[in-house]
Amino acid sequence: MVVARIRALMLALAAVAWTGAAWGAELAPARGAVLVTVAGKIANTNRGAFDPFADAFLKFHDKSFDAALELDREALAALDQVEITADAEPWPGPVRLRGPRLADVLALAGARGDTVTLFALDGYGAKVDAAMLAAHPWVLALEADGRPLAIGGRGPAWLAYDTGGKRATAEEEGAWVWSVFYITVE
Ligand SMILES: Nc1nc2c(c(=O)[nH]1)N[C@H]1C(S)=C(S)[C@@H](COP(=O)(O)O)O[C@H]1N2
Ligand SMILES: [Mo]
Repeated sequence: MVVARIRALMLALAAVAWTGAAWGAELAPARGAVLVTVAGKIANTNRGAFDPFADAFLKFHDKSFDAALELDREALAALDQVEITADAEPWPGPVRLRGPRLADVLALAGARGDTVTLFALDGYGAKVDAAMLAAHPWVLALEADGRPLAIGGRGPAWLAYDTGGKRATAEEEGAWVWSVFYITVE
């Protein structure tokens, strides 16, 4: 089943590559619990318009869209996984984070804009513009120190980049959104 799903995803990706992503693609709907929804200027979607009843939590956050890409754990895990070590001044110590590159998530969505805003469960949001995207190998982590990120912790997803043995300043860390559940492409 997993293999069939991955094959469907690969076929969709191949179709996207073949058409040059010019018209976008309808990807397979998420079957597992959705962790992250991507909306805005994207070509590849797997669900239709915001539904004020079903999408109660998105409604709470005043989010709305005509179509979006819903990503469950399986879809995010099917992307190349990278492991980074991130550290920041106020932290007790470095954290080992693992997950797909943000760039790969955006490629899967067929992102057409060059700026993204990541929104978190607590209402926090941070804009990452083209210059910032290019400056760091951003990772949308799903695991920290070998454990899946939890709701109630910093899950479902945590944006960060490898700090190469240094400690990021609190200002840099401002863009490291934890508990990410919604991404818009502008
Ligand atoms: N979801 C979420 N992510 C967030 C924030 C937040 O309030 N909520 N604050 C940001 C800022 S300004 C900083 S400095 C770091 C530190 O947050 P922490 O002190 O909760 O670790 O997380 C960043 N990511
Ligand atoms: Mo901060």
